Amino acid sequence: MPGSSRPSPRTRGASPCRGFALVLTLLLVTLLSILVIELSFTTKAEVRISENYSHDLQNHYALTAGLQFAKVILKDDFERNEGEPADHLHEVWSSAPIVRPVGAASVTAVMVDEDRLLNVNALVGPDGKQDAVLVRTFERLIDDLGFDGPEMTSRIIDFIDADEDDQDLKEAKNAPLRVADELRQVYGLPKELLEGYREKEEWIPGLLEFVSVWSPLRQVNVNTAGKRVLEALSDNMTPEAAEAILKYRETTDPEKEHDYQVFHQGALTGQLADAFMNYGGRMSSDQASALAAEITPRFTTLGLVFSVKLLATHGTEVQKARAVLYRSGSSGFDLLYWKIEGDTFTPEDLDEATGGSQSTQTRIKKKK
Ligand SMILES: [Ca+2]
Ligand SMILES: [Ca+2]
Repeated sequence: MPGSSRPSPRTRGASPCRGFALVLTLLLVTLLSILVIELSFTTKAEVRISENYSHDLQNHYALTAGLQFAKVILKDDFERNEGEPADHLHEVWSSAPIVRPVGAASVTAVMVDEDRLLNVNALVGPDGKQDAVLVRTFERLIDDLGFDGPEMTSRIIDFIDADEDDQDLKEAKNAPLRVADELRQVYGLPKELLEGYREKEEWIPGLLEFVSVWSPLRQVNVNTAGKRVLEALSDNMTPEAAEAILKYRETTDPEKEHDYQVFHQGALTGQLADAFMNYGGRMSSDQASALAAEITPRFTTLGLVFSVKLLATHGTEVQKARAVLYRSGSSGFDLLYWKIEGDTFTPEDLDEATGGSQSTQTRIKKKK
């Protein structure tokens, strides 16, 4: 019946528009929630980015401050050297990593004198002439590392010397190296020779551990040089003779109870003869004196060039840098090299910086 029709209960009192409005409201609320969450996320990310930036910046300044700390320590050592001219492994600059807070960051510095290493650039003089004694030293060292000493040394010389009569013309630099890592570009030098390798249970270190490009000297520092470098200096330097130098340095001085024995320039030949006699196994007094006289010109007792490794940390942000300083005495320092290595960081880096010693570096390399 017409007129008796009534709106159904479902639609009574509500237009279809109201349902649509509800849906629209829900949609708007959802959109707004997404916007708020997004905004909050962006804000947090921006806060985080700006925090990271601030940490990076603090680390950057900490590295620069670390370099200044290193200079202060080396300058102080230079002043002490005036009374007792020697640079050795029991001095402040060398004995431990130096850790300093810089604002909210902290910086760790590890220092090594480059004079304990063999200068690869000195193989060839500016006049193009080879240094026969140093060439032989490199040959012995490379032989000792298990490779063909004369062959590998001649490849290095070809790479460095100005003449272009090279085994691989295109690749040779024909100029001194700026960093030891450039040895990687020398044609025909195996990676194992440069970086080391494992032979049965023994880790044979790589050539890069023993060479420098910085020191202007042809001598090595007898107070800091390692065993393989010492052994390479002469055909007569037996493992026992090299060991004798290390033992001498690690024995306390009878005249100064708490100090270690240190080689000094003026007394060097006599001290070396003493070392070979006392700690060199069965060397006769004549043999010890002869070897000491032969080897003295190969040594200095001072460090001129220092390599500084720096590690700055702020929270989880880390930055590394390397500096090489030439300590020119009263006039201060020349900065020969400075590189900030960014934030590529492994736990081993921290180990290396806080362990600091040659043995720690060797341990890290062994893991490779
Ligand atoms: Ca010193
Ligand atoms: Ca050449």
